Amino acid sequence: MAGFTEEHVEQWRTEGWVLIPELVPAEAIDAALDDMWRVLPTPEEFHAGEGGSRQDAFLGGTDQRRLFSEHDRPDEDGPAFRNEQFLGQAMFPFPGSNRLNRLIVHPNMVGFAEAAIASTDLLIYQMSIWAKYTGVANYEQPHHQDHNHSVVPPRTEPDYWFMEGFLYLSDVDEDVAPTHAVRVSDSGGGMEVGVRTPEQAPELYAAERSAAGPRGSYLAYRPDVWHRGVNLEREGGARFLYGISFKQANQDWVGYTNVQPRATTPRFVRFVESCTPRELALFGVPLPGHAYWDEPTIDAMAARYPGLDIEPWRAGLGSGPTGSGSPGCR
Ligand SMILES: O=C(O)CCC(=O)C(=O)O
Repeated sequence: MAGFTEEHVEQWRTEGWVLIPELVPAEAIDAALDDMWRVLPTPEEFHAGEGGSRQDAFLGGTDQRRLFSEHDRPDEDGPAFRNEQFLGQAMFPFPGSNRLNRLIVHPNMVGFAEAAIASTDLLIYQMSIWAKYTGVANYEQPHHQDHNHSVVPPRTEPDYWFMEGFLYLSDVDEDVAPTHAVRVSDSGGGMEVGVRTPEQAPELYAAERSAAGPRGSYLAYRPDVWHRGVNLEREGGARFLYGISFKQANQDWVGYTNVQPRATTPRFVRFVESCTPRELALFGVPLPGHAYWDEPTIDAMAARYPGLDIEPWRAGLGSGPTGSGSPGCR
C-alpha cells in the first residue's frame, strides 16, 4: 500500500470518490512533462499564441466541435456543456521518452485501484490527457453523473464497481478548475440520466467539494458520483489531467479508449517492451501460462516486440496461469 491509506480506500467505497494527494510522486510527473509538451502547448506557449501545430491541433476543426453539438448551448451563461470544453484531448501512447506512457501503470495508482475494487484482475480502459487553458471556453458545467463509460446503465453494487480517475499532471489549485464532486452520502446515491442545473438541484451545488490538489494527485470516482467541471479563472492558466480508469476484466460493457488502433506504432512497441507481464495484463495481454500461449505465438510476440523480456512467457508454457490474476481469465 504505497502512497495511499485504508482511509482512501474506504472513502472511495463509501462516499464514491476520493482525492489521494501525491499518489504519484511529483518527480515522476515532472520527469514525464517533456513528453507532454511534444503534443500539447505549455501554458506560456498557448497564451502567447506560440504553440504552432500543437496549438492548432488543440483548437481542432469544426468537425471535432460538432461531435459534441448535442450539448452546445453557447448562448447561456451558467453551467452548461459547451463544445470547446472538450478540445485538447491527447491519446496514449505518447511520443518521447516513454515516461508519460509509464505513468499509466504507476504501481501506486494500480495498487490503489486493486485495493479499492478488491480485485487484481483489472484492465485500464481509459488513457487520454485532457488539457484546458484559461479563456478557451467557459468550462463551467452542470452537475451530472458519467453514463458515457458504459453501454448499459451502471450498477452501483460492489460486484459491478469500476473506477474513473484523473491523475493530475499539473498543480490543480482552486483557480485552475479542480473538479467539484458530491459525496454519495450527501447526494443519496443511485444513478439518474441527465444534468442538474443550480435551479433544479441547489442541494448538489451546496454539497459539492473541490478536488484541488498538487500534481501527482489522483482523483478516483465512481459513475454514481455527481460532479462537474468548473471554469479556469487564473490569467494565463492551464490544467492537465490524465484520464486513467480501471475496470474489472469481465466488464465488457465498460470502455472509453481503445489502444488497438495504435498497437503497431513504434511508441506502443516501446511501451510494451518496457512492461512486465502484470503491467501488460492491464491492457489485456494474457499472462504467462495462459492457454493462448504456444511456442509459435510466443515467437511471434518476441518478433513483434523485440525488446520485451519474453522469458516469463516461455517459462510459463504449459504451466497454467501465473501471477495473481484470475486463473484462466487472461
Ligand atoms: O474536467 C473536469 O473537471 C470534469 C469534467 C467532467 O466531469 C465531464 O466533462 O464529464
